[in-house]
Amino acid sequence: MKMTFRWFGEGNDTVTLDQIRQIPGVEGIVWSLHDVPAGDEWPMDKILAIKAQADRAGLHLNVVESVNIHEDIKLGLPSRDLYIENYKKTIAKLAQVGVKVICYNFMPVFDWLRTDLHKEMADGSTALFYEKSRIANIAPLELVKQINENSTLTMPGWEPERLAHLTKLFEAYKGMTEEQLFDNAKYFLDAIIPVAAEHDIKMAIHPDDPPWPIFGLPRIITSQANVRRYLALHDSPYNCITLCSGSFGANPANDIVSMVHEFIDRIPFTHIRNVRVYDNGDFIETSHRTQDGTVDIEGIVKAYAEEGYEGFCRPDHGRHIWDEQCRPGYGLYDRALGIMYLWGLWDGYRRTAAEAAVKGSVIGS
Ligand code: DNO
Ligand code: MN
Repeated sequence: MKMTFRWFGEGNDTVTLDQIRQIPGVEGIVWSLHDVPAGDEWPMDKILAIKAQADRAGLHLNVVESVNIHEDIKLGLPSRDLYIENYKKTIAKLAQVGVKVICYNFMPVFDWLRTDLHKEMADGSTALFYEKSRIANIAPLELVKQINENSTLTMPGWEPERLAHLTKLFEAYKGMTEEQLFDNAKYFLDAIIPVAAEHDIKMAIHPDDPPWPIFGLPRIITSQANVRRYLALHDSPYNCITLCSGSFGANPANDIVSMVHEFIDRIPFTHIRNVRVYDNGDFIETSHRTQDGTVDIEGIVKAYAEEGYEGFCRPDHGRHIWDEQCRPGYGLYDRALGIMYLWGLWDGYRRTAAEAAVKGSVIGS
C-alpha cells in the first residue's frame, strides 16, 4: 500500500507540502488543477508548475483527483465528443509527468454533498454531517445558500458561478434514468479507456457520495452490484474504481470488505475513512478509528493486507480538531492521525499475513 495525501495547491490549501512530507510514509500528493473548468484541456504549463513544487518537496504526482467530466458527457449530448477529445489530450499530458491513476466521478450536477460542514461533536471537534430529512425537504439552491453562509469555502460542484446554471442543468437531467446514465458512461469509457491504456494510466471512478439519488438526479456508483456492472461496461484492467470506504459506508448495506476482495485487481486507489450512520439515515464523518464510526476500517485494512495490496491509498476527510482553520474535511491534523491508524493496522496485519505464509510453507514442505 502506497500512502498519499490530497493537496489542493498553493493558495488553495491551508496545508503545505512541507507539512505533508513530514507525515510518516507519505510519498505523493493527490492533486488536480482546481481552476480549470470541467471539459477543458489541461494546460501543460500549469501541470509542470505543480510538478516543480512536488519535486522540491520530494513528493510524487502519481494520482490525480479529479479530472472532472463535463456535464454534456453525463447527459449524452452531441457536444460530448469535443469534451471527450479534450479529456484524451489531458490524459496524454498527465502521462508525461508520471501520472498512473486518474480518479473521477460520474455524479450528475453535484460532487459529494453534506448539509453541515461544521457539525459539533461531543468532544468539541467539528465534522461534515449529512441530515437525510433536510435534503428531502429543501430545494438545492436554498440548501447551498444556507451551507455557504457558514463557510468561506464551498463544496465541490457548488461554486457560485456554477450555481447560476443550476436551474438549466436540472431541466436537462429531467427524466434521466439510471439506465441512460449507464449508457452515457459506457460511451465515455469506450472512448477513453483505450487512450488511458496506451498511456498506462488507470481510470478509477469514485463512488457517488452519498450513494443514493439526490434531488431526483440518478446516481449509479452506489453498490457492489453496480460497481460490477460499471467495470463490465468496458472490460479492461484500465477501467477501475477508487474504493472510498466512507462514501460506500454511508449505506450500511454495502459490504466493503467483500468489495475489496472482489475488486482487488481493479482498485489502483483507495480512500479510507469512517462515518457513523444513525438509524434515521443521517451520518457524520468521524475519526478513522473503527470504534468511532460504523464502517469496519479494521476489516477493510485487513482485507487489503491479506490481498497484498500495492495500490495507492489516502485518508479521506477528517474532523476539524485542535482549532485548525482549514478547508472543510481537509485539515492536516485529523487526516495525519488517520494515516497513523491505517499504518498501525496495516503493519500488524501484514506481519500476521507474512507469518501465516511462512507457517503455511513449512507445513506444506
Ligand atoms: C469524497 C471525496 C470526493 C472525491 C470526488 C472524486 O469522498 O473523496 O471529494 O474526491 O468525488 O471525484
Ligand atoms: Mn472519497
